[in-house]
Amino acid sequence: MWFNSAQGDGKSMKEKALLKSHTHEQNDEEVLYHSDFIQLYQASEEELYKELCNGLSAPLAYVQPKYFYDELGSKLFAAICELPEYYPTRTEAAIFNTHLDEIAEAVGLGTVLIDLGAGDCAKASRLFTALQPAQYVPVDISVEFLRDAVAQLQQRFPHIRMTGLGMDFSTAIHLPDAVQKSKRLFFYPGSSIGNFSPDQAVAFLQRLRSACDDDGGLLIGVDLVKDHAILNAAYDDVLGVTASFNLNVLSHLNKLLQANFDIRLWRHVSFFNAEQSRIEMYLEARCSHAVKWHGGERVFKEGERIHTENSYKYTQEGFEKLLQASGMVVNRTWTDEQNWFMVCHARVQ
Ligand code: AVI
Repeated sequence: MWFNSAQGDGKSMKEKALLKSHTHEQNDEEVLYHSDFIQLYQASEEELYKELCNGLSAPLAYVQPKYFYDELGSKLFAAICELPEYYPTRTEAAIFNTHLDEIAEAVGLGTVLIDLGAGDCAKASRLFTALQPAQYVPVDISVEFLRDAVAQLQQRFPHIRMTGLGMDFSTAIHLPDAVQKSKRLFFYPGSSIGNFSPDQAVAFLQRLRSACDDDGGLLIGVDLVKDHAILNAAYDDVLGVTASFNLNVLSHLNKLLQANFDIRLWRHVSFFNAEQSRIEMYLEARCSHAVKWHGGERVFKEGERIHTENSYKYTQEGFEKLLQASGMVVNRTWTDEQNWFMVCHARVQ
């Protein structure tokens, strides 16, 4: 682990190698920054194999949702966000647009904006003018996903220090010294918190809380419980984009595991489970057949499923309780007129 191999100044060899030594130019009055990139620990191929094989061999087979996002999967997700049925993206964007000044007032200026799952950095960059962050820290699984977007942003906002981090933030959060410790504001939009179970969500939020000083906070997007027909349509659109997104995980597995999934033999299944307050997504075998992969094989019977995703939907009160259990307290919330989605600012307790 990168953190254990830290030496002396707390930076790992890898981190040192990737952190550019020259990070800003000081003119008479102004500081112009060059973006830094730090790649922290990445899972090895063996760990990846093990994780995937365990899931495929389990009595109720599963694949973790992070495997949706190969190159095509990321494009299909971007297409989902454009669908009329998939309300979360546009509803959240409208809440940010409408309440930007109030949001800036609630979180305060000059924060260290830590953007979890930043991707193209588009959502966070729309906040820059209002929030005037002191430092912007986009985080994604690999710095390679961030490089172009951050380089362009740095040109547009040369006065904001930008430090791109490559790490799997879903399992551990160890921020390097290059990220200022005070005034950290974690930014976690898109209701991605819904892809954790409530217990996992509490553990994740606790890790965020631990990574902050007492002046830290969280700005998060949360999808709310609503009419089941609206929820079901959002995860089973008429164009079949979500079905393609789900099925594409098999083609990703074929590449990662040298597997021989025949995608035509599988169908997309999704529904809202009201008892658990979550959308469940599966791939279901259309007929009995055998599948082989590097180091394993299995016969999937007709109707047998691979669980690919849960997407939990919260009530406002339910989510506030989750925050409290994590050592955070709600400062302010904003919703749309239909109460479909919530943006929440929480402070550490
Ligand atoms: C990324 N995440 C918040 C999406 C969701 O709504 O749970 C992923 C998704 N799965 C199907 N459609 C969108």
